[in-house]
Amino acid sequence: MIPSDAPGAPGSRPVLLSDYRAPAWRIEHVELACDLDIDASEIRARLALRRNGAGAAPLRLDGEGLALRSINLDGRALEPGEYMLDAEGLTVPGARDGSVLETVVRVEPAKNTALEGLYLSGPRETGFLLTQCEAQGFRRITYCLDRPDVLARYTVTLRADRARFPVLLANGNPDGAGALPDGRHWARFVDPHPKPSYLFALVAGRLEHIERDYVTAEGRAVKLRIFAEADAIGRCGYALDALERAMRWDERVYGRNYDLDVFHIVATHDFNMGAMENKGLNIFNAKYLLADPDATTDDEYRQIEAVVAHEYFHNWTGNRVTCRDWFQLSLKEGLTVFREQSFSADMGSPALKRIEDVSTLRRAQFPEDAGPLAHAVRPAQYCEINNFYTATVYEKGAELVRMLAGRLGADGFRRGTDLYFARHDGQAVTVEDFLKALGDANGLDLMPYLDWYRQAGTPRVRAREVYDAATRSYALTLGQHTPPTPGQAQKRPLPIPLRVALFARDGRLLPLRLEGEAAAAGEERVLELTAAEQTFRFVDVPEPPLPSLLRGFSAPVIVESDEAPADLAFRLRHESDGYNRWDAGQRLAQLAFDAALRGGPGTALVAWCEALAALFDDAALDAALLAELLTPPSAVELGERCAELDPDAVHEARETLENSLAARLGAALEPRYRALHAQADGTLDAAAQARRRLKRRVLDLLCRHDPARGHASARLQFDGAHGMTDRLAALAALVRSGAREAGDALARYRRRYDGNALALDKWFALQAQVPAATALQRVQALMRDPAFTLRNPNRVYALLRSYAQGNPVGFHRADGAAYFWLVERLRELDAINPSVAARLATAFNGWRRLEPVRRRQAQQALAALAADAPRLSRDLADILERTLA
Ligand code: 0A1
Ligand code: ZN
Repeated sequence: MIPSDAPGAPGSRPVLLSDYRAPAWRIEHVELACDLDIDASEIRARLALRRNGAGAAPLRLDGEGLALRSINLDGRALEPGEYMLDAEGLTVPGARDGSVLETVVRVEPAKNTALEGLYLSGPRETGFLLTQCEAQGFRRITYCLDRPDVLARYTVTLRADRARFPVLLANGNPDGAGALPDGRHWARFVDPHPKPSYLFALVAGRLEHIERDYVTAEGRAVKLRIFAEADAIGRCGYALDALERAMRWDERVYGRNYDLDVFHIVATHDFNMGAMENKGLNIFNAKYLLADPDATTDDEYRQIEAVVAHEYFHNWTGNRVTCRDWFQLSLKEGLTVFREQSFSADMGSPALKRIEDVSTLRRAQFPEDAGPLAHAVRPAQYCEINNFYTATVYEKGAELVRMLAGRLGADGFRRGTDLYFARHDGQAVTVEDFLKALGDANGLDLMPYLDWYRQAGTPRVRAREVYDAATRSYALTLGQHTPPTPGQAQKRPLPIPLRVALFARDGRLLPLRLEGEAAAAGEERVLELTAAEQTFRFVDVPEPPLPSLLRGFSAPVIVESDEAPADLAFRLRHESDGYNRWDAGQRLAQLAFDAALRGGPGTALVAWCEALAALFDDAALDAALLAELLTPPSAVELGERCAELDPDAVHEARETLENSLAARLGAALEPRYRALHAQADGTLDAAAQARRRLKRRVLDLLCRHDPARGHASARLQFDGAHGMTDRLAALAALVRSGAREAGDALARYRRRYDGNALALDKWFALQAQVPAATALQRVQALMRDPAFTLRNPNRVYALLRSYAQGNPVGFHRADGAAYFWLVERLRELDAINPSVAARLATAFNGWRRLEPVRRRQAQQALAALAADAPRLSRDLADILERTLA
């Protein structure tokens, strides 16, 4: 494959949403015949073309890195002057409405290290071939109209050596297979549902499968199959169960049924992202599919269930109704993440799921929204679309759908999605179409919410309160403000739904009656903030209440309040909303952190520790929720609070919180640990998972409070663990607390899991995240481990991203050594896999807020790399350019 990306970005022209034009041509039918082999594959494409509208534009097809072997128009071979080839495609002026264009191209899968288009997973002797087409990979397979608003029917015939490639798969329903001369064979697939090219997929190789019969609510019989290599097939059962749960849930909650005779999933270790929703042929990063009790943690089990569901849900939100253009990416991703979040909440604990999701948003999306790469959920322009598979498009996008769902209520939202599917099935649509369908189904105008999709940055909401004892009224004044982001200096007020309640001082909720209302309506309600500032006046309020704002995190905003430590502690003890209880604890911990950073008095710290000590003894509290309450915000989140960031100081201040909590819980830790450990088993039920989660946290605190006992317990837990959750937790406790036993435990883990890629990734990641001044040396040594390679995205993320993004103290060295080191790795990686390099480069996101010494170092390192932009991929150059702008 020729270099994986168009050269050099600086100055390369951005694609603008405002430039969108409907395609001049359509493709009715794509017929592909693929002769597959590792080094060279030949792709024959037969495109049935139609003019779209009355224009006279010549036919222009996308194509990158393709070696054109032949080209025929309407049965006649074209002469060189009858078509024009360039680095980005092919122009065929002679094409007419109704023409049939046939091309034959050659591609080289084994040389494709970018993992987009057709590539090889695994060693050339044993590996298998597969494709990744989203967003623009299909043009690396054949000449085509590679844009999501061109939907075509596909018939795909695969041919290959039977012994080397016994399994041949493509989208749609199987439509025959058979033998060919010379030990080759063929298989044909017909996909009856028109689809955009980004949903195309094929797979060929030595794969085993497991299967299950499924009958949809509408009565369609479906074969569910999961394919994996022989050493992995035994680890696919959990994913198959999860798939069935997701299918039933989508039938029940959204009325959506599956629509083909087969649903195939394939696992690969070589994948840039989590998974891909290709029609009827999902392809999964093995990390999000393979599970076994010995090597998979509880968190990973939940992630697998979530990703299996996510890809399945795309069948309706993304595939049946797709995006008009890539600016609308969140139309499918935000909605599908929201659907997955609701599903996971239903499968487990809704409160915990909400805490996890908000925590992810704050850790990953808030910093993105506050930094140089900030962009709207629906951006207005991009240079490289690969760089927009972001936390903003996914996670903030899901929050926007959640707001809409909250506004409409469960029944109204279902009416809305029913209309959306009915109206737009088989179409490529926009965010406006989505809002219109939701609104029309409920007689509402939801267009004001479009500003949420267009405006970047996290809104700040400030609350001021006045209680008037004489009139027994309570006025809550809410103001909103969104800080400027790159290219968007001015922000407009947004419609912000704030779910609120008012606590009386005895912990009860007060009935809520707004001025002008005849009677109180419930103890919780949604206030719609639509202007820059608004006052809501509650009446019949018997005492000065304690407000509980943004319950359930009802909008993706930051609430700025001056709530006193004592009031936060009160809410941490008494909140009835699981998310808000956790949030009160996080706020209190933030205040404690602020004070520790200034070396000031520890009122908040004392309040935090005291409240947690009381909760620690509360037998009624769910163990998993307690584990979350006992965890202060991450160093990354706390760092966001600093105008000028010194990661060492942040770490020290956070350590003060951890150590103070450990000291306060003191003697209570060990008995609690023992009690939890005595119940240890390997089962996956919610109670057992919750106990393990709390035990991990208690063990960490015990290692701080009493290292000798903590380390002894961790060592025993490591040796006798029933599963990976306990084993990894014990190993992490030993390593992070610098135990004498850590080296030996790491070596034993390394030997035990030699050859198990996913287990080794955890070993790399754990070590990369140990906060220490010597982290860089450790990472460099780990890069010399024979199992390390820059060619495998999971391995790169496990070691390099865990270090650069998950170890602020280790990465942000004052001497800048890690910055210059990372820049060299980015150069190497960019030549192999641009999209992975670009993702890793986002580790520099916060560089401008660093204290001056580090800031200068980071800038120099980045500038040195940016100076080479003409030799870098568009992916990496785009990130660099925006990061430095
Ligand atoms: N649509 C997928 C994400 C995805 C995007 C790009 C990929 O290759 C470069 C792969 C997967 C999802 O949301 O699951
Ligand atoms: Zn998705």
